[in-house]
Amino acid sequence: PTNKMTYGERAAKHPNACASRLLSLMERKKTNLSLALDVTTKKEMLDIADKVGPYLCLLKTHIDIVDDFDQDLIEQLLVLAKKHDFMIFEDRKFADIGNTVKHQYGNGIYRIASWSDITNAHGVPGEGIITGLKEVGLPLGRGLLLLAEMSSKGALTYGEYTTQTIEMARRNQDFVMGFITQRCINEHPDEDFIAMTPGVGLDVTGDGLGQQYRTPRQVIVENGCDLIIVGRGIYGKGRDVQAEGRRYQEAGWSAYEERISQ
Ligand code: BMP
Repeated sequence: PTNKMTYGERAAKHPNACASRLLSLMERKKTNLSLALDVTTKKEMLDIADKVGPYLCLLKTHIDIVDDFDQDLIEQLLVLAKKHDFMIFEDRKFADIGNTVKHQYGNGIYRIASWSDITNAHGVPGEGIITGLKEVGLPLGRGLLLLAEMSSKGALTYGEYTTQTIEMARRNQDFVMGFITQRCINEHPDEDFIAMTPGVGLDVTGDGLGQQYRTPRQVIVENGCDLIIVGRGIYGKGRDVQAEGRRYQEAGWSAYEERISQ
């Protein structure tokens, strides 16, 4: 199964180009850390991305929370992505019909498809959401994640909903490269969806607004996920972002080494 293989072995045989690019980056840079950079100014965003960049494989953005967003922010993020060798994931969580999401992905002031390697979507509208996003993203070599399970308390992403979301992904493996999930989803021997997991923290168990945290070891070793997504654990109040970036990179990577050596 995939959780006994190295990221590099998976990269070499992965049919999805975007997934293969990410897995080989992870292997080469020795990191399975994604930074969830939820800050609201351009200056903070660029400053933290530059400081934590050396420890990341993937920078996760919520571009619509930046008060002073402009095109220059995108250009500078792309410069940092090149400088530090990381990819970008705009956590847009599309949730509308195919025709609408196509425009939300390709048009508007954000033009997400033009700069974000990866984005994500809920399965709730049915498979048309994937078809619409794929029309825009596949020709650009982009990848999509589906939200199979959420980290927050009381999330409705379970049971038949999650099962059907996974089936949608299985029918669209040219574009769907993985899941936002709390556990590894791969079942068939030839199946290799990348499992990315938010709700990761080493110091606290929640945030008072429904978020629930588990440790990198719980996520990577016990639940077989591939990437840890960490936000406030790294840039929260009073934290040394560089030191925390290194700490989470090391925790994520040693958990992965433990898993593949078992
Ligand atoms: P933090 O580590 O600061 O709690 O941030 C978690 C990040 O992951 C946020 O950007 C949030 O939008 C995202 N996220 C999540 O927390 N749970 C999910 O199920 C899906 C998410 O995208």
